[in-house]
Amino acid sequence: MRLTYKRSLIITLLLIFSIKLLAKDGYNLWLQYDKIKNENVLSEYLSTIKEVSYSGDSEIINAAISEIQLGLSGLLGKEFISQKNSDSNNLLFLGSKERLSKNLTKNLEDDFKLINNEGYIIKTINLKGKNSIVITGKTDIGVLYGAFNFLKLLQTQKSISQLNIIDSPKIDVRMLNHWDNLDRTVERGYAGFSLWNWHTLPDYIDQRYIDYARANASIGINGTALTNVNANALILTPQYLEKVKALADVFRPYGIKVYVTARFSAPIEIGNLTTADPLNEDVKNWWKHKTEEIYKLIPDFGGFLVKANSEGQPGPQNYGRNHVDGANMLADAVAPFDGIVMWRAFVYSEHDTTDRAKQAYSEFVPYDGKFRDNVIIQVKNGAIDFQPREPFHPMFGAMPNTPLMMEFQITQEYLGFSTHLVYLPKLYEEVLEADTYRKGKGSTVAKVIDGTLNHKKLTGIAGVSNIGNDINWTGHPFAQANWYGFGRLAWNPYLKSETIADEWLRCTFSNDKNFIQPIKEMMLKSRETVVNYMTPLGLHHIMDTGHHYGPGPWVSNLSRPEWNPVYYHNADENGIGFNRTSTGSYATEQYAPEIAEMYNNIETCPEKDLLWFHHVSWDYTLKNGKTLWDNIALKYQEGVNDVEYMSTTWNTMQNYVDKERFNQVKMLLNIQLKEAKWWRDACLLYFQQFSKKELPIEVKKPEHTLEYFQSLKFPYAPGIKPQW
Ligand code: GCW
Repeated sequence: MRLTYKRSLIITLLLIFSIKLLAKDGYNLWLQYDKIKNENVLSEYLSTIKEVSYSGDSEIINAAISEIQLGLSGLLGKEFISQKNSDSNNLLFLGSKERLSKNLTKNLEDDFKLINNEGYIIKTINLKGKNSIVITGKTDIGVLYGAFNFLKLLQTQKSISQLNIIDSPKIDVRMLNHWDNLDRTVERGYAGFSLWNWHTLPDYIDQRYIDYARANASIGINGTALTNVNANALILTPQYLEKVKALADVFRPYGIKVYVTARFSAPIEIGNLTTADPLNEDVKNWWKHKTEEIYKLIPDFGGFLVKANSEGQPGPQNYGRNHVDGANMLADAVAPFDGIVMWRAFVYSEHDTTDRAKQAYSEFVPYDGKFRDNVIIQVKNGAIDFQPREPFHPMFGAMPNTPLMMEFQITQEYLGFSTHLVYLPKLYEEVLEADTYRKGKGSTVAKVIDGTLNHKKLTGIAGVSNIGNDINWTGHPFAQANWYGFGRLAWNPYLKSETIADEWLRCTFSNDKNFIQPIKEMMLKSRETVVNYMTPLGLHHIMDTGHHYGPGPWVSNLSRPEWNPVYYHNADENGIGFNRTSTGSYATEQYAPEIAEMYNNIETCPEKDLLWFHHVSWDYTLKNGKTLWDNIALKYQEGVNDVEYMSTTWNTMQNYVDKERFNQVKMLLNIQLKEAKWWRDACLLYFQQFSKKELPIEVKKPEHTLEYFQSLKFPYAPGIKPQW
């Protein structure tokens, strides 16, 4: 009796264990190292790599070696014990430039001239009849990046018989911004709570911190701002700095620096001063000493990220000073340690009645050239706020004497949270490719960001993280692609979103072309799809207010005009849209003349941006010969149709995807479809009150009344504090 019980217990445990092994909960992200099933590919790899060897003993080299071991044992199904300095045949060798043999160094001389300090070389070399693949760089971090990229070759089943890959990042600071609060809630977070368990830090190091660093290093991210830009001064107290140090220690072997957000009023809140005036000597000294304290604990601390005088955050203007005074004061404090200050340009004031889209430019451009060298201005991709589509921010290219960094949002605050499948690299690509014309044709945003347009020494890019403690990190399995894609574009802002989708799908799901081809197509279309069912033809910020979940074009009762959707769409009997032309707010004049003219003229303004720049009559005829009203309605319907298509496409994929992730995506696409219809019906019913026109026959009749949609309330929608 007892034995039977024991036996069944063992069998159950074994079963649970094996299910756990087989289950794909998405935790491994794109770092799936499952054994390669294609025999031809596998045998090429096994005959090319017989031994692994390395040189160097830093913690970064150790991280590279253990990743190679983990990757090879999984992908090739064979353990490789790494030797130090072996030189046998069919070797995979890892080591930085200074660790290479004389012969190897000579061989790679020209290649080293092509990379920067974080770059890497992966090359097949034949020396004295012996073949080896060398992964190297000028520094150990280059070797680590090379190691991850080598494993990616295997994951995507590329030939490794004659390798010659030379690559370097084009942007210096490639970082995630976490809007994580100290109570572990995440502002605009849709994937659970914060990864940072401040309560158990610094003594308890969660494996997730290490895996977070691995994932980031694998795509070249080299910085992380741990805390919300709506900042809490407590992070700067000794108690919390110990915890920040513990995280910095975990991230260092992966080349990742930590940054924290600096609350401008910290000298008052935690320093017992009576002012935070940036020109006050006590305040300056307080920041100087605070910075020294931080660097004593974390010698490679990255610096501060600051949101000041924006949406109620304190800043230099509280003391009659300006952004330059505030940023430079902090910059002076971190300068002796090579730290930087990332000062955000996301500002708009309740006292300023001009078009919100114009305010950041007006406030910052006059300060061009006045910031210290270690200040970089962080600018959102568009002038309003991370909308499904925005024209590029006019500040890009308009401050030639100031480094500007890009801020993209990876978390989907305005794009369906983590329940909608939206592939964001398509949005990022559109912005990076946009031409500012500031130095003639070809002055793209990418060139502003990578510093080549104005020869900038300090360059950067930030992505507002979509990561939380959900088992698969991002909530939606496909939201992992947005983290991945952000990292890849941060490394190289000229990469194609299609290339990135291809890589990601292969690393994350399958190399089978019957899967890759349709799913890639679906991903690439998904951004336009969300634009269509939420904010077609240049509409923007018509989400319900506060949580930004679902449609709310009718909202008009908030205290600040620019917090109300009606401010943005201006629908009335004459038409719809925000007039930002010379007859309206004249925001168009903030662009270079070529772009200003294009946007200013209704005939040349791209239709995708039409209602961003123009108030247009309902009867206006668009290029397809149909009226504006019909076009709006048809776009909403197209969005819904496309989600239907995504869903049917996905439903034929069960043979290529594990059951868990297949079902997750299937259920999420059903939610997305429901919500796309909600968007279509609510917006069209609302706008129809003004257009007073019938819906075109292709558009499905709404199943509910406008009053029904207006009555929906979501006090606990994720991503906000309930008291907001
Ligand atoms: O998009 C808005 C968000 C705020 C956010 C702000 C910002 C962190 O709704 O939640 O605050 O932008 O970027 O500062």
